[in-house]
This record gives sequence, C-alpha cells and structure tokens, in this order.
Amino acid sequence: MKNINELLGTKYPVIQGGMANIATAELASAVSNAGGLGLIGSGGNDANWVRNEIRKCRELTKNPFGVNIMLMSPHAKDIAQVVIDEGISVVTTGAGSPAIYIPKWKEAGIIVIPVVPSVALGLRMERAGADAVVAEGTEAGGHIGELTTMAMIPQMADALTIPVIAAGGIADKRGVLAAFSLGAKGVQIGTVLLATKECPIHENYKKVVVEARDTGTVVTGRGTGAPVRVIKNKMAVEYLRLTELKMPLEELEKLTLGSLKKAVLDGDIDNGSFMAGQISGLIHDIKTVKQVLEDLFDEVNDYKNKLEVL
Ligand code: TUI
Repeated sequence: MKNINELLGTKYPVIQGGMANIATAELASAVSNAGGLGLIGSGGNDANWVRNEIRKCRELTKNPFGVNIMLMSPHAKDIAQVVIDEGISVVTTGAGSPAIYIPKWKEAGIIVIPVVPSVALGLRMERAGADAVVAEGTEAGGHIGELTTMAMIPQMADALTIPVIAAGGIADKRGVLAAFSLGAKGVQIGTVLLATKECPIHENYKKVVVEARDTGTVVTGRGTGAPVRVIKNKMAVEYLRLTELKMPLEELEKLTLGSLKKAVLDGDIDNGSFMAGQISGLIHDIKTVKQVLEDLFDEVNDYKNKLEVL
C-alpha cells in the first residue's frame, strides 16, 4: 500500500481539514508550502468563489493542494465540476456521500478522499471507488458523527483495504503516533491550524481556542441531524437551552444563521459559532503553520522508540 505522502505528493502524511469560511487559499497555500496537503474548503460558498480561491492558491504555492466539498451545500454539484475544470488533483468531501460524483472525478484522474464517520460509510466509499478515507471522530470540531477516533480507526483499518487517514483529536506527536498505532496511514488536522499566524480568522477566534479547556466544547444540533461541535459560549448555551425547550427548528436556524461568519470575520465572542474540536484544551499558543507540522512530525520516530509499555 502506497504511503499517504506518496499518494498526495507531500513531505508529511497530513491533510488540512476543509474548515468552512476558514480554509481559504491563504491557509491552504500555507499548509502546502509547509509540506502538508492544504485544502480550499468550499463550505457554503458558490462555484465561482471556489474557482477564484483555486486560482489564488496556485499563485501562492507550487506544491499540491486540494479542495474539500461540503456536500450539504446547494452549490456542491457545481463545485464538483469546477474541480475537474480546474485540474485539481485531490478532492475530499464532508457532510454526505459523494458516490454520484466519484466516477467523473476518477475519469479526470482526481484522488478522491471522502470524510466518513462510520465503517459502513467507509465501506460504501471504498466500493464506490474512493482512493482513501478520512475517518473523523466525534472529538473533531464542526459537523460530526457519533464514534470516537480511538474506537473507529482500528475498526475502519480492519474493514477497508484503502488507506485510512485519522481525524479528530490530533494536535501533537502523541496524537500522530496514536493514530498510526491504531492503523491510520495519515492524519487530518483542523483545530490546531486555527491557532496559527497564517489562519485567516479574527484574533478572537484564535484566543477562544487557546483559552479553551478540555471540557470547553459542546455539541449543538444533536436533534437536527447535523450535530456541530463548537466552543461553549453564550450562543452555544442559549442554543442548547432552546433545544431543551423544544424550540422549532426554524427558530433555532435563525439563531445560528450567519453565526460562523460572526465568529470568523467579526470575532463576536458571545454570538459567534466557534467550531473547534475537543483538543482545543491542548493548544496553548499561536505558531506558524510550518512550526505546527514540524512539531507533529519531526523526530516522530525517536519519540515512538521511547514508548515503553512493559
Ligand atoms: O463535514 C464535516 N465537518 C463540517 S461541515 C461544516 S459546515 C456545516 N455547518 C453546520 C451544519 C452542517 C454543516 C462544518 N463542519 N466533517 C466531515 C463529516 N462528514 N462529518 C460527518 C460527516 C458525514 C455525515 C454523514 C459524512 C457522510 C455522511 O453520510 C450520510 C449519508 O449520506 O449516508
């Protein structure tokens, strides 16, 4: 089986998460320049926005980068075509099944890596022609499934023949080694990249991640079919209170409407939706993207050799 860095053409076996409204050309190029696979995250943006970001990213890096398509978006179908037209080499997907797009992407020579929250979905993606999967545990930020990284990765690795990339709860060498011990061939990181100099988000977003503790995130929208992990702030607590009161979904949506943008652009600490994973509590300072990747991988094998179980 090919190493993930050989498959992706990167120095390190790491993919950046497709963080909506955050994963722009600026972040993607920083990750690709530092030796990982940067991604432009489509989020809720339209096909023209994605095309523009792809072209900007090409100006900013000579290294490979990819596009993440958020499949709940009404623009997903158009973006699925843009990645072909623009000659993108790697596509990851989230929040749904990309099965209908896979034949066309494979015909165009694209490496397809769906993000999945369960073994059943991983198997479906393997049968549909995916080249690898990202198995994302419920520790992750944003839209999540039920299983933890710890429980899901070994089950996924046993069930699939294609490589498994672990996501959710990984922010240092220990996380990388744990993921590889469980059978992963690569990792995807998101939260740890929020706390970087290059990440194009409001300084307050970085601050809430750095200040969060282990119990500093909550999951909103469990009843809606789209659970989302966010930093526990006024907005999240109010959302959970209204859910308890069985507030109608439309009212809840009004409350969350635009709240991610309020976090990313305005740094609105009370009313923003600060998507971030449980590993936020491990993140204590702002680094460069290059420092983050070096801290994850440099001398990782020496670190492994120091492990003693018995
Ligand atoms: O997609 C993510 N994380 C995201 S997407 C996002 S934008 C958003 N905001 C609010 C509500 C919904 C979306 C923010 N964070 N991670 C990958 C991921 N994919 N997690 C879970 C899934 C998933 C869920 C169901 C993948 C496939 C799936 O399939 C259902 C089916 O069609 O069988």
